[in-house]
Amino acid sequence: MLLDIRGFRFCSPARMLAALVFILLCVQPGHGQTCTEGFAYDRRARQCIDVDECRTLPDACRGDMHCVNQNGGYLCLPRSLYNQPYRPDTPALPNPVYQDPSAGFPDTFLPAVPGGGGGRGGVEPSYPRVRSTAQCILGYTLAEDGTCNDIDECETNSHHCNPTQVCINTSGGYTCSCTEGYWLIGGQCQDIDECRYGYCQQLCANAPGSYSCSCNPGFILNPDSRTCQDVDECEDEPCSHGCFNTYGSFMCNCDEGFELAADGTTCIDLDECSFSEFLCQHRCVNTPGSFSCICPPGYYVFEDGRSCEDFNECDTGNNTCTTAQVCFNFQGGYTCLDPLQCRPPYVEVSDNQCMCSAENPACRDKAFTILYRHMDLSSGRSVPADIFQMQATTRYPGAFYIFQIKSGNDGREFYMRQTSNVSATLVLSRPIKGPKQVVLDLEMVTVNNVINFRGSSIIRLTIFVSEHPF
Ligand SMILES: [Ca+2]
Ligand SMILES: [Ca+2]
Ligand SMILES: [Ca+2]
Ligand SMILES: [Ca+2]
Repeated sequence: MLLDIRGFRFCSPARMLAALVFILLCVQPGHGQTCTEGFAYDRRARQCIDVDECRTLPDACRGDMHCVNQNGGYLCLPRSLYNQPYRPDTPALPNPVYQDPSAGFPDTFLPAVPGGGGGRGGVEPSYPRVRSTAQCILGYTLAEDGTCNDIDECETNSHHCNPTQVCINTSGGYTCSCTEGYWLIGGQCQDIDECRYGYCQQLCANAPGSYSCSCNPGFILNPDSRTCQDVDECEDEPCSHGCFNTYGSFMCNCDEGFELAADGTTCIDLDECSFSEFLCQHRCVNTPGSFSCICPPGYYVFEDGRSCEDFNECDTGNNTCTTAQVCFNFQGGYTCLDPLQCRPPYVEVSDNQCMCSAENPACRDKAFTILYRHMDLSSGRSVPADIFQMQATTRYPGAFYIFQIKSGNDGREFYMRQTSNVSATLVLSRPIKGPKQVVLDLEMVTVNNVINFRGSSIIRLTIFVSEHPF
């Protein structure tokens, strides 16, 4: 078996022993009285001295080999060469031959230098010089095919990166680097505080080796995970009515007649009726988004939407009066007047006047004529108010006239005010509340002292007082 000495480490300078040399190796200094292999302790000399294996080992070299003792070991040399003068550095020698250890030779090649326990320092053993057939520069290793391959220090864990670092293999070497999110400070990989460097547009949370951005309410994170963009909240229709998107928020508005609730999104109806009691002449009804005025029966809502206007049932024919009757309209209603019937001794002289003839003794002390008139009056009309006028139609020389309320004024709401010799006005002096009918007999007394005449005429005025002040 050929000895392949390539790869052995020689820990001291090996002297060239030509190619035949076979021998060993590192010196492991002995301690105390223990000597390394190949030496034995000599008590007298008190030191380790070389063992002559050629003499102590039977068949140290076999076959045609000749044993040559060496300091700390021995050589087996072909006998044919043994007689030749030993010339170091002579190249053309055959390869060394290794004696099969199974034939009694120690299995291990052992150091041949005496140990520190008093070995003979200075006596250098002869070592074979190892000539490497190929060599690689640092960081490469020789492959079987003889090429130099890069050593992956990271893979083989032969790097010196510290635990915070990451090993990156390079050709012929390696580098220690920090992972993303870390940078090298003082030989250590330290987290980058990205928030300090404005990585995020709005909100930033630093984390070891990383960071995360977030956005203020009303914004969403863009796909770049750093910038924020406004949310168009209106897309989700958050408002009851109108929605306006704004940068970072949104605004709701409401249709006319509504107002925004405290939540900023709900539209609630305005109660216009609560604004003013004068909004409607009669009654206000709130409706979603608006309001309406209503009027009592007998009225309709005027064009202005708030005033109440009397239905003229007599004009519109929307009445129940018979053809014999006369329809009389008043505020909030109407009435059907029956045909005039004069009570005897009165006789009818027109459709609204009865007369008691002077020639008829029964008419003595009675009013000469009774004229029937009707009028309407709004309830709550302000006072005083002139509401009716009467005037003498015929004049007698030397006569004068007295105007007075003969009956019907029980509540003292009216009085007569004479406006001239021949005329007077009926005045409403107190508020009057309807609905009701007041029948007043307004008397005009004619006095003529020249002919010693005294007579009277009556206007029987029926006043329809409305329920409402309109
Ligand atoms: Ca970080
Ligand atoms: Ca928005
Ligand atoms: Ca409303
Ligand atoms: Ca009416």
